[in-house]
Amino acid sequence: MSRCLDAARGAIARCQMLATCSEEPGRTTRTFLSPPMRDVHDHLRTWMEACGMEVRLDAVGNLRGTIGQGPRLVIGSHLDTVRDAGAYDGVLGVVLGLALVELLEGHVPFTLEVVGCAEEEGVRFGVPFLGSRALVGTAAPLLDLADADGISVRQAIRSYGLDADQLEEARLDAAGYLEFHIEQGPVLEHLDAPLGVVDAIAGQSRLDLTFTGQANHAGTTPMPLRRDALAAAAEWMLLVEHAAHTTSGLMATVGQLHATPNIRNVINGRVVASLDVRHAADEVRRAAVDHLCAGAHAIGRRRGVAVDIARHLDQPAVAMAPALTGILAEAIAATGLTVHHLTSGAGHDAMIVAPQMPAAMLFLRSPGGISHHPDERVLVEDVAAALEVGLQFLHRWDPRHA
Ligand code: HGY
Ligand code: MN
Ligand code: MN
Repeated sequence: MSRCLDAARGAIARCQMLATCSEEPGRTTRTFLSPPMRDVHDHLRTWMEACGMEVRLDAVGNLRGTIGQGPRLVIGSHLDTVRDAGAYDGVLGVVLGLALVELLEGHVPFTLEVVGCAEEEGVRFGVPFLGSRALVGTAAPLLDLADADGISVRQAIRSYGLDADQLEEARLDAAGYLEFHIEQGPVLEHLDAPLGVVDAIAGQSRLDLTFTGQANHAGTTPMPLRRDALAAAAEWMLLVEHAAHTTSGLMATVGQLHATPNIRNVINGRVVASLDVRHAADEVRRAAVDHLCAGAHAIGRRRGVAVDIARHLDQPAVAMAPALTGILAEAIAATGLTVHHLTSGAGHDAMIVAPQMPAAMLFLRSPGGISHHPDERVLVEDVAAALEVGLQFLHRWDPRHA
């Protein structure tokens, strides 16, 4: 265990160092192929090549480190972050894949590929999983999406020195996929458990709702005559919250709100509100989305505010591969820990690759249950346990029974 404890300390130090590769001084923000991603790629390439891995960037900027021969197991996660992020969401999974290669000292009985996906959060282009979708050949429809500056995915790829026309070569041909990830919630901490096996990942819907009323003078426009887009959106947001509170297992969030003109003495004429809906059962999630869209239209009709809805993502819930989650459970038990199973409310790259290859996830406890926040943490002993389990998993994984 002491080798794993040393490796865990090193992994945490690497995550903390990579967290300084940011678009914003003093905060961790790293979006798709932004300049600091180049620094992350350089650091990881150096560490990977130092332990004998061959390293390349694929057509969307996924970092791909490979070692060994024969059937391929991928250990991956993402290298991008949300704004003002913590140091572990995504990056930890890549750094732990590298740490396992280092612990194996190059003795890998199959091909082990460590993948750092270029984009999973969806911050820059509004649609998530761009990196892992390239791995399974479904990224092409995203190439013409534009960011807030009007730059397309294709242009961002070209500016990074890569070629979107080579998208096909990014496709992954592997017998299995394993992702280490922080839980990002309170369950493992509540169980006082360092690790958990993910059985399934909840589905998610991402939409934008545009409320269009009439901007007008805040002092001269009588209340009954107003078509206040922000008041309409605010009433709808309470409907969103009520639906989630009254539907078991449903998460619904309005994370972004852009009001125009957003001036204190002007009634807002236009508001764009995001909607993020999650549930383990797709039919419950989709019914909730339809209910909230109908509610927005009803509020709009009553207030004389037009409502337009853009649906950006309908990502079904995905079960992890029982064969691999079984090996993970055996590996955890072999280290003397209690095996806990849980569903992930957060989306992960594993859900994108799972339809094409057996996929599994190992969660690490999130102290305080906090994530997507600078206070995101891990415990060194939990990281050491994850590495111990990872070694046990690699020892047990048989590509013939993937
Ligand atoms: O938002 C999520 O589900 C994850 O953090 N990408
Ligand atoms: Mn995240
Ligand atoms: Mn993540």
